[in-house]
Amino acid sequence: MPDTTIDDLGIRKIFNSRGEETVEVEVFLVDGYGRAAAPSGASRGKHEVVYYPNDNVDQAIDTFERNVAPDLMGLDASIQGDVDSRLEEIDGTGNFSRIGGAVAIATSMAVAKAASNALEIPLYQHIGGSMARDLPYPLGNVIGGGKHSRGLGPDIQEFLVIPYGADDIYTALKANIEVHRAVFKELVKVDPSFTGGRNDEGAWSARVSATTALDILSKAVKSVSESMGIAIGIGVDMASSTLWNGEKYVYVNEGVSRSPREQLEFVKGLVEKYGLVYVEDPFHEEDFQSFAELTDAVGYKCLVVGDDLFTTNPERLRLGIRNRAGNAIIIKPDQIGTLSKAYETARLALANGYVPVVSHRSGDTEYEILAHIAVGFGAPVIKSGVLGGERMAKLNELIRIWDYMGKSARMNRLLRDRLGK
Ligand code: 2PG
Ligand code: MG
Repeated sequence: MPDTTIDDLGIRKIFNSRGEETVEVEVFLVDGYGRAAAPSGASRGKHEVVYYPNDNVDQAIDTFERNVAPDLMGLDASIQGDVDSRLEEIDGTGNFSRIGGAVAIATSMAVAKAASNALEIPLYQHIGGSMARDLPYPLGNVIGGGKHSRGLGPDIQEFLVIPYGADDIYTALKANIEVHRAVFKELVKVDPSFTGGRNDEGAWSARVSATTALDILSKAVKSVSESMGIAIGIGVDMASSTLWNGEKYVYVNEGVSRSPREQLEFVKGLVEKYGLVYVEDPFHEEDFQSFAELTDAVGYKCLVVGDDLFTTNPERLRLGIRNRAGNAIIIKPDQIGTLSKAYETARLALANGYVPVVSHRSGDTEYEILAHIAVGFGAPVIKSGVLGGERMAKLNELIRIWDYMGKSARMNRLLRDRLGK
């Protein structure tokens, strides 16, 4: 039996896909090795764990070297729950404001990788055990706006595609890429001066209105769906906390403000007009009530997804379940700081009929681990862009996992069943 005792740990500063500093942690076991780095968001939820103590990455590194690493040595890396609980104990604040959530998640993921390396089992299997059976549908950002486009593009942050009718992961990924290409051709028709610029997540960064973006995306999806012969859905991430000023949702580009009631009607109208199958953060991060009303109105034909609302926090998801707010949840492990807590939230979601969507951040790393997390958690959807090196790292890894599973591995049916196609 390999020895999975933690023997040593290291940390360094590296850069994420946006060129911001982030932390990378290395874990050395007696018989194994793992390394991971923390991604980082631009539109961060208020209830996420604290990323760095006092916003200071150097302080986080110092704390890791003095307090975290020595305390983790000797633990068994194969028991992820023990390591993650110890991280919480060492921190002692409940929100990682002492050791930093970025350090916590990088450590947690590096430990999982080290254990899977030592045990010589695939990472998705080490993370999920018998849960790791199916492959998730890729949800990709095609046109970008909101905070991700300096407020110059559409007010809605992300226009997304999901090929939920594809029978295998390769076809699914190809469909998203084809849609991304087709959208470019349409954008150039609408704005001949469009340079082909892409944002942090590889989505087209065009100066079009939200409705033009949706018209173009619908058209592109229709043609790819017909030529490939599979059902493809579209959706949006409204990142509404960034539109909310405490009283109204302010759409700068469109030149309108909407009250919570008007916002509800607006979103309902978009779901109906464009047949959206996915709406993320349609309301600000405290408005469980409006989430519940929208979920009630659109039923099961559309995923109503809480990102900033839940921040991968099991307690906040419990609140949502009690209020019937939403029917899907974004799972960003870095929002909560450990793999074990993220897993707990994903399991709680599945047990209560919520679809967990395992997600990247806009500032991501070149690591591929998110693919293993999505498969391991049994998530029906992975949100990780369409193009770009750090996005492709995860998407291509899904193809490898499919291969390792023996290409008979199924796509996760939950979504297709839910959407009734
Ligand atoms: C989101 C994400 C990822 P960020 O809002 O869902 O697309 O953006 O990482 O900036 O929070
Ligand atoms: Mg979001």
